Amino acid sequence: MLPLGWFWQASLLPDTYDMAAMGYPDWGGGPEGRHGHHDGVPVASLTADPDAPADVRETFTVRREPDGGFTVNGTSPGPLLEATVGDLVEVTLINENITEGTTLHWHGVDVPNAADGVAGVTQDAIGPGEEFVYRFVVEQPGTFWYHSHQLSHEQVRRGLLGGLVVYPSERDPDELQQVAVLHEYEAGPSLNGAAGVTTVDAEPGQRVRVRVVNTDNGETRAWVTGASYHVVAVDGTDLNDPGQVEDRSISIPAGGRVDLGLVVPESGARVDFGGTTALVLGGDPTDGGQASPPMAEVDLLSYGEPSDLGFDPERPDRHFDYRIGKRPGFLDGRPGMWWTINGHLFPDVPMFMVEEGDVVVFEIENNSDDAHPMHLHGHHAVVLSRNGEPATGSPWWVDSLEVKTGESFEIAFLADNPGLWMDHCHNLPHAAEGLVAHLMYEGVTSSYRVGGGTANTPE
Ligand SMILES: [Cu+2]
Repeated sequence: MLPLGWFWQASLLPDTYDMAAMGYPDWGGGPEGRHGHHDGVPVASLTADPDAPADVRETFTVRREPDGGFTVNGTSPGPLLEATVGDLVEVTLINENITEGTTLHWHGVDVPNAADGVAGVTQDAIGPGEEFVYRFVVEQPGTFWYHSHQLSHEQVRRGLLGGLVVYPSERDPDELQQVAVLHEYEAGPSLNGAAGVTTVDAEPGQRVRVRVVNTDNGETRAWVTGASYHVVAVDGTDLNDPGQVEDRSISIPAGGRVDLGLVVPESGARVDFGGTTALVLGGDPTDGGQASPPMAEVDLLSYGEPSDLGFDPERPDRHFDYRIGKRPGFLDGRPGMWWTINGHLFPDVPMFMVEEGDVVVFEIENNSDDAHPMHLHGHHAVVLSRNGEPATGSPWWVDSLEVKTGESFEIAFLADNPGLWMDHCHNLPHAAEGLVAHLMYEGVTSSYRVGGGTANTPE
């Protein structure tokens, strides 16, 4: 038995540290390369083609307001960023006055690593008066969002976020696009910044795609009154042959998105979000009454029809466990009950090591008495099974997956985006409490450091 003081001492984070050198390499049963060497490809070099011209160019000025909230170009949510698939998006971030620094992360967009916006991992936090240019090609149409990844548990909660929609190259001119960014501010829950019911003009027969973004720390749900609907996309990926839904709600994990497709009936349609905000399309079929949530839920494990995944997850090159637990210990010298990953406390957690081209399977298991919305950066993973029950519906591609306590998920993806990628809980206070690991490509070397004078504090 080691003395308590040893555990305390051993838990102290150094003043600054290289995230890629923390913890221990986990090779997932695949070939072991050289971890932590210094002659590889630096994270900072993993960018979009620097000579390619931008198709969409925006400047986002971020500011801390006198009330402590954060805005982007003067509002929260910030401006909706819109692009068409294949566009090179260039966003200049200007930090007007945020003393602690800031960044922008493009949640769900599989950007080149150096544009991922994680302070201390893929860039340095941008200080007050400084600016940073993000450049990435949007290769996937869908609903996404952007948010700070510097002191994210603080900056995101207080509004440093906005919606991001990538349209397909052939847009349906007859479909109304309605983004619904959900966020709970100090004053309460909001939809695109407004409390309560938001009414949108829509004629009967109008087809609508409601693009719901959950920017909060907990799961929410949406349901439709007055019309049937289809869950047409999850986390930016269209579902295959999604069936008609009636009297069922759909859950949206923290950080997650769903697109709902519906046709406005004569008497209008109403979409409720968690029972606090709602979107009325045309008339309100509830006549302004409280729309009670249906008892049943859409289960994405069996919703829609199977189709080709584009890769074979049957014989993975790497198989990792991501077992989440909780136990007493010290985190950076602080005693408490802390999250564990495979039994280890941050930063002594696995570094999941892959090679480009690997088929990767993760077994996520949660026995921590709390739910965790797990978010892998830079990739979309497909759900293979839940609690041992195989997925039978449409391919269910996720970047934000709700894993409740007692649940296990098997997910798979193709390692096709080299870099150093966060794989963490998007209940952001949980991330700040150490529920953070990373996926690292063999041959990639880190370019940044966390802590100390660099002011990089990604969580
Ligand atoms: Cu969590």
